[in-house]
Amino acid sequence: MTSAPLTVPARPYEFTFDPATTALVVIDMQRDFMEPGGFGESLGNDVSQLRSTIEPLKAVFAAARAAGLTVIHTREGHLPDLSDLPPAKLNRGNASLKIGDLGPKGRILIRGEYGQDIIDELAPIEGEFVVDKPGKGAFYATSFGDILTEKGITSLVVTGVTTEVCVHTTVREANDRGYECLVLSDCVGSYFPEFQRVALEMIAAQGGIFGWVAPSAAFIEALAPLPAASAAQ
Ligand code: C5J
Repeated sequence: MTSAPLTVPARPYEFTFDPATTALVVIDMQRDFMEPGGFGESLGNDVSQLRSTIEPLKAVFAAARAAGLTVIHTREGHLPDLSDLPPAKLNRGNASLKIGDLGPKGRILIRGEYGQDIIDELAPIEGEFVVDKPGKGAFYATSFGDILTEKGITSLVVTGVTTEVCVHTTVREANDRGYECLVLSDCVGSYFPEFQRVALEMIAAQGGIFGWVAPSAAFIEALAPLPAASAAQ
């Protein structure tokens, strides 16, 4: 089933999508990255840098759910026995707490732990997909690609954290597989303001080499256009 295509003013040019074949993808909005005491902080990051994404994401959730979009959340994390954790990832980063160590919110980045789960503000609701992934990209060693195929998805609206790591990896993986990706600039976050800016520029550069970039308000307005009277005010 298809519906009428919608357009979003975006960089480098308008993004056109059909809500019936578009998924909202929410990357790794987990306590381990967003809150003190988790993986992100153990690597020396200021986790407060990511909090600005929460309010715009809530509004995007409301619009996407009202429009009936497929919603897919991802969580980075590993099996409790660490059998899916390459030594290279375990040993990288000089972290104060390594993956699998016990932190204040449970074992760091381990599936099923409190800290590895999605923050309360953006909890998935019934009918939405939650994909656990051992890597940075959503496709590697997951059911993500199968879900997209089963649901007939061709376009992704990508949000989450962090912009230059898991968001970028996922967008690049998706782009190589033929998906059209729109990244919502205020719904993706980085611990590093300069990485945020450059990572977004890299997506839309060269005529949209990896995809499109737009603020969330433009996407929400495309999904639910304002009535003519109030739009004119
Ligand atoms: C990181 C992620 N930054 N979700 N993971 O290690 O971006």
